[in-house]
Amino acid sequence: MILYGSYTSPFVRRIATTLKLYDLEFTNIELKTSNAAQLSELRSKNPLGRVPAFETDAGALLIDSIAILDYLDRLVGIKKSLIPSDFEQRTTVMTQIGILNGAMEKTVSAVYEVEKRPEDKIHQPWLDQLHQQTKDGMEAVDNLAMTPWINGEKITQADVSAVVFLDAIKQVRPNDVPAIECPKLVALSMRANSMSAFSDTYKVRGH
Ligand SMILES: N[C@@H](CCC(=O)N[C@@H](CS)C(=O)NCC(=O)O)C(=O)O
Repeated sequence: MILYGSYTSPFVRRIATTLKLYDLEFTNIELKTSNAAQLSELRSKNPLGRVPAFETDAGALLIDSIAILDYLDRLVGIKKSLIPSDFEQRTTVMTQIGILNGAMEKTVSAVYEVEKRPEDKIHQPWLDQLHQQTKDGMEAVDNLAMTPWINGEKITQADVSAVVFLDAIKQVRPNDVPAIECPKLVALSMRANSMSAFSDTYKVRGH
């Protein structure tokens, strides 16, 4: 299996961390969208030119982290899957993942608003809203989080997503926007990053 994309992308890192938690062998090829040659290669894997892209051992190509996670969950089976099969538990975890995805996507949009637009074209009210939506999403999940994991005794995909997203948001969130108050997720990130599946995939943006 091949995972395309750098671990600086939280959507790539959630896949890498999940692969490691599942003890699945894979190769990571760091195709960066900011590099023209690498972007061209990435487009041959994903017509959108976006990471993560994922190649199965059978040569099938999957894009979008949620679809890749679905593939990996089916590969390892319901006993090992980080998204529970129990009807109610699954709904709970999917709700949490939905909020976390949204919170992360809003920060990605905020970064692009600043990095991709000429300075005089940045729309500050939209940028403020994006930062607020990330804050609201992360705090909503923090409010319902249990310990040691978000849903209690067992790690789920909500934990993987919360940790890799919080770690990524912390790296890019400006100091002059309202701080995210999520003490439980901060503690969760510290605990999780002592596990190799998380620490091996931690990467600082720009490196
Ligand atoms: N919904 C997608 C989001 C992926 C995404 O936003 N990837 C970013 C990097 S963090 C990217 O490749 N951006 C380049 C682009 O969209 O052109 C997923 O879950 O995989």
